[in-house]
Amino acid sequence: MGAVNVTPDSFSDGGRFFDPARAVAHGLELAAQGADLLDVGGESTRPGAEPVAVAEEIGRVVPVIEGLKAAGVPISIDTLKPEVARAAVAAGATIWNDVTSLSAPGSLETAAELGCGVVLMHMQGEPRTMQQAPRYDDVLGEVEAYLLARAEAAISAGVRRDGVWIDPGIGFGKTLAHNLALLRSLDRLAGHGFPLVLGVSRKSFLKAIDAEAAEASDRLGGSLAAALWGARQGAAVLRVHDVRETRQALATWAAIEGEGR
Ligand code: 8Y4
Repeated sequence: MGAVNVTPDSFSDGGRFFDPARAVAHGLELAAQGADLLDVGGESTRPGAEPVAVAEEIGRVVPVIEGLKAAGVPISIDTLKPEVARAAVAAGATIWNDVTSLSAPGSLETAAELGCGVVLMHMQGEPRTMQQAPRYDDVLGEVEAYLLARAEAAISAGVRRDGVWIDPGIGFGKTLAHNLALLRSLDRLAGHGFPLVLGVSRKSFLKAIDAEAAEASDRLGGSLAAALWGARQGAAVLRVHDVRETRQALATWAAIEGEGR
């Protein structure tokens, strides 16, 4: 899953404009690098990011989804809002990636009605404050119970069981120790019959391991190590920024392991 951001470029224009053509070009490039799925998001979930109104978010993502149909790969819409998911599916998205696991009013019903697949992700708290004081008694048990409960809620609402994917939400309301505990036991989360999605690419927890990796662009090595680990533990989908490098790492690992295992 290649991540396609459609948020304004705060560096070049102070955060006022975004460029659909640039986002489309980026997504097509990720598809050419071997992405099987493109994840289009119009609202940042980073701590401190400004919320985006429904109409604004639709205006960002719909032209990009339309442009990405040429890539010929499935498209997921990364949104918390059922109205945005509806517009995105009408434009061609087939999967709803929701970091709040369809918890907004009307989301479960909308997902069932749209007939799309869903990615249900765990998050403690809300993006603005989630990294202030994450706390768990048993991070693996709590994340697992939450994801299975949301999966059953989605299925009860009418989402197809075979369209439900789950994701531990690395970095979403978690300390380094929490993230590492989840990664260490990822095979358990992968064993529930729902494809496991994992997003570790360039995330801040990698900076907690390598203090020199202050910028997201400094975190490719850590991203690849964590992605390989995740794939080995049974992750079915890796959400990444660096598609070519991730494909190369996976292919190398597979070549060393050889056939028949
Ligand atoms: C640098 C680069 C700093 C990236 C932070 C980030 C996930 C997700 C995100 C995930 C699913 C991100 C939308 C966070 N992460 N969806 N979305 N799983 N399903 N941060 O792990 O990339 S955005």
